[in-house]
Amino acid sequence: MSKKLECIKKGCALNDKIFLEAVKKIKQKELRTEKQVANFVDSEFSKAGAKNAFPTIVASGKHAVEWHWEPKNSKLLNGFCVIDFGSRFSGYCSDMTRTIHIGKASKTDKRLYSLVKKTQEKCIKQINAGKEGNDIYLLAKKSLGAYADYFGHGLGHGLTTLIHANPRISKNKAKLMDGDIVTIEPGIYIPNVLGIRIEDDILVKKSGFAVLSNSTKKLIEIK
Ligand SMILES: [Mn+2]
Repeated sequence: MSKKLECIKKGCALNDKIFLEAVKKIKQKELRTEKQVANFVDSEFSKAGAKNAFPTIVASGKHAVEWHWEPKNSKLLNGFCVIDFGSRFSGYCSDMTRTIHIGKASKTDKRLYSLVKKTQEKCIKQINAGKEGNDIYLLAKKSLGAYADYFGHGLGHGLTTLIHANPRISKNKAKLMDGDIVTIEPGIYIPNVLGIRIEDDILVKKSGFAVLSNSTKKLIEIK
């Protein structure tokens, strides 16, 4: 196993463990603000001997519309809450996003969440060495249908010692190569209303792929 794969696998396993614990603490009202959730994630990284791959994002309610929201000291707002974080071992970056719901999700909330989830799962299945990233990006746009215009960033990027490495899975035509580790992270962002993003790290193989992050994608409602 390459050093890169070994480190990013370890990072993904740590992210999964931290996400589970963070959700538990949010449910128990031990973590009540965006900043508290982010601080918890960051302190778990250091406990495990890891660093941050990038500043942890915890964006609740309408804050979730901003892709790189800086967590605030205010109480978690009702609505979707995007938690985007990644641990870094020996310099190699992992990157995961889960979106939970503070309060009860409406029918529309559930429909939009499921659209992002299905889009993400569909796109992951397309991963294969030799595949053009752009084809997968276009599939995401198509899958989001009427909401395609509410998805404004790239679908994914490579992970190395850089957090946003090549290959970019977006508008350019770069091909995926055996051994690349990439993210797949579609989203829907409706200004002043909501933001949803789901992101996993995936190893590109000669034939197929392996998903390295394993946290549940079932919608979690914090009631
Ligand atoms: Mn990412």
